[in-house]
Amino acid sequence: MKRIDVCLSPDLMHLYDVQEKAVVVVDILRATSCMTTAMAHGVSSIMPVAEVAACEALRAKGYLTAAERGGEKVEGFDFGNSPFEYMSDEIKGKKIGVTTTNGTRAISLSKGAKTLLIGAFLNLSSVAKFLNQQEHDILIVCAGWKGHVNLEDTLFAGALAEQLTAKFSRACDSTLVAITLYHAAKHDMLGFLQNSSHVQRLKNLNIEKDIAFSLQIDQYDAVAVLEGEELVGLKR
Ligand code: 3SL
Repeated sequence: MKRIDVCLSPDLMHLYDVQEKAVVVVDILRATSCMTTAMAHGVSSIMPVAEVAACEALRAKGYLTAAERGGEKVEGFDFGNSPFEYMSDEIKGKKIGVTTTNGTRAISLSKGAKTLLIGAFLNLSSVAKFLNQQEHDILIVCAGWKGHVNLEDTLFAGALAEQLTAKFSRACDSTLVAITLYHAAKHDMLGFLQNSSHVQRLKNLNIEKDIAFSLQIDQYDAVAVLEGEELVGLKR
């Protein structure tokens, strides 16, 4: 039986080997929720880069650019990190370069995987369906916050793992932790997350609507998958 594992923070990536694995990167608040929303609204590709300067350089190559640091939009970029910015016709058919504090770092650390997917509650079932049809071990990589574990990414890991356990066995207790937490939270995720560090941080920036939006399950079918250096829509 193939295995499923959860890496609770990018700083624990040294414990995992991504080669030959299907890796799902998650940053519920808000990077991977934004990427999923952008895919669902017709962006042609997303180039995730870890550094602001690298993202800025993409403008000369015809990309729209999005940059977030510390929860706020970096001045001079086209977009910040709210899913609502990725719902307009402006992005249809366009390439976007993106850098965020934790999400794009987690993606960079996951390169080398057999398959690298972007997960969010917004496309939970579509990600689970794809993974249940493939034959590789699975690693869910939680972006966390600056190396620290966070609750919302762990909840997503639990929600996804639960949909996979018929076909994949748990590799270590992090998966059990995530599933147990998800069971405790699933009937009121917004309430469950009220005291979490990142929800507090984002509330201070007055973006409660981004939090509520990003916790919705199965709003979209679109799944972003890494092809070369860019995320494109998964072809099914
Ligand atoms: O760290 C990230 O990748 C961001 O998603 C953080 S924030 O939601 O924009 O604060």
